[in-house]
Amino acid sequence: MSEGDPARPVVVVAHRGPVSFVDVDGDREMRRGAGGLVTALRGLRGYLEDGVWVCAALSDADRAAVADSGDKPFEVDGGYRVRMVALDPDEHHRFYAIIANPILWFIQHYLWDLSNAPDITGNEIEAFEHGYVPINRAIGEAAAEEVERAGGRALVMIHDYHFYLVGPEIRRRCPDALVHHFIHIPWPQPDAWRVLPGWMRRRLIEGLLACDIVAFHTERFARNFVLTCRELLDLRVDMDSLTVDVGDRTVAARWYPISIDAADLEEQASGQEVDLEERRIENGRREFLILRVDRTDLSKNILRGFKAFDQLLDDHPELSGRVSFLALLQPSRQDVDEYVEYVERIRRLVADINLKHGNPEWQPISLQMGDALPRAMAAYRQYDVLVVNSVFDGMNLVAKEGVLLNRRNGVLVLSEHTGVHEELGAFALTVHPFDIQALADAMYAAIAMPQDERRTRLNACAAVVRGNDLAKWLRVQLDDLAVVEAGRAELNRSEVRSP
Ligand code: GDG
Repeated sequence: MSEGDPARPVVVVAHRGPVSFVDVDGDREMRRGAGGLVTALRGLRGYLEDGVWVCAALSDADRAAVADSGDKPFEVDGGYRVRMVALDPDEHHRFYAIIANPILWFIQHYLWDLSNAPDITGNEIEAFEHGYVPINRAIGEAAAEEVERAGGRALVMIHDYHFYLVGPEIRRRCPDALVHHFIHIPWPQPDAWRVLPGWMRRRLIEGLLACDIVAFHTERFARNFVLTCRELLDLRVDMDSLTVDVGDRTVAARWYPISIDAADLEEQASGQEVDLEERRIENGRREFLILRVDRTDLSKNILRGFKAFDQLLDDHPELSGRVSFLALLQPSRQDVDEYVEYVERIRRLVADINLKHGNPEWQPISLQMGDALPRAMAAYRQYDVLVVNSVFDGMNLVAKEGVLLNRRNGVLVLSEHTGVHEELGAFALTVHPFDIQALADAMYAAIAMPQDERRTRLNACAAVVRGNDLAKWLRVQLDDLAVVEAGRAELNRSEVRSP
């Protein structure tokens, strides 16, 4: 395996596929999959020539496509293959709506309000045993089949918190595979995992330790992972090299800040649809445009963002009618109660603020819920202030996309608890995500900032994103995997030599 040219075929494993299917008037149409992870992994397409992307069949149309393909991978646009796995709907519901989201997502973003939740009852135990475990097994088996089809020596790149138990399945069936697991969300401090019963958290973490490399966006997350192995599993670790000893194997924790494919993004943003959306925004805009683009996820801190805007309007009545807040929100996980309630709270708060500050000619907040990527791209060009105030965020690609496409010397207001803050924090206005007054002040500072300073900051952000793009993210990982592979070969040789 050498730089940019993996000799091993790549098997990607992720919950969502790069495409999904929809029924349109009886015809099945292929669409691009949603979410930050899909945006990022689209960059893997170039490495999938001999490989395959294994994912869950999520819609009826996906399941129909699986039935037509006879459980085999099928070609998609771009010349690579996708293996969708049809899963038992009840098991998938327990896996997704009870364990992965919310339990694991909430633990890893510190979202639980521990005096109230979670309750670990028979329902959650059942969801783990008869949801998370069998879904991981089914996906693991499909991935192992693909590894075997590729001769057993594939590089398996597993993604995210959905599949902490896939590694052991691959290791068991395909001992020659190289197994890498990338976790796109934060890894919290060890005690956060104590929310789960000991046997459950042990099983999850041991699952990850079946891999050769466990990877994160930041060094802090990698360090937290190694600490978790020491404190909760009592394993021997090296905090300098960030490695964990598991029997005769060594597992490495690494960090690779994910990015975007700048050329791909610029191409997507160059279409007529984006131009049309931009003209609409331009025609409707006031002097200053504050923007946020998010899934309606609790970790994105959407309510506090609006509360800060309310505070801004209280503090600066002279901004009345001159500023508007465009919130492009993609409804997310509406099969999880907490998320349904969150959307309702967002709607109510926006209505209250618009009633309090608005007038017949001016609504301060424009709340637009839906799937509208071209509009998001158009809005990236037009913002004066981009608000990314996540409670905690693994990376946050919106910040990276925004600074690349913006045309108005827009200022990034950025939570110190995002992975992207390590790269762009020096040129953004940093905010503490719980400090509503500080966020209001940062919005004002951004609006009031002289053009020269705004330009310097934006250009610096864009240069960082271009310099650390998705190709680099992949290259560095493949180089590290080559080192692991060489180390393993060395180990095998010494085993042969030893008496
Ligand atoms: C997870 C981690 C990490 C926006 N509107 C629409 C739409 N988008 C795209 C954006 C962006 C993506 O969705 C959101 O990415 P984020 O990174 O901001 O957030 P998560 O979805 O939470 O992603 C995150 C990421 O994984 C990658 O590792 O950065 O920390 O939480 O690309 O442009 N996409 C579609 N319709 C829209 O209306 N399809």
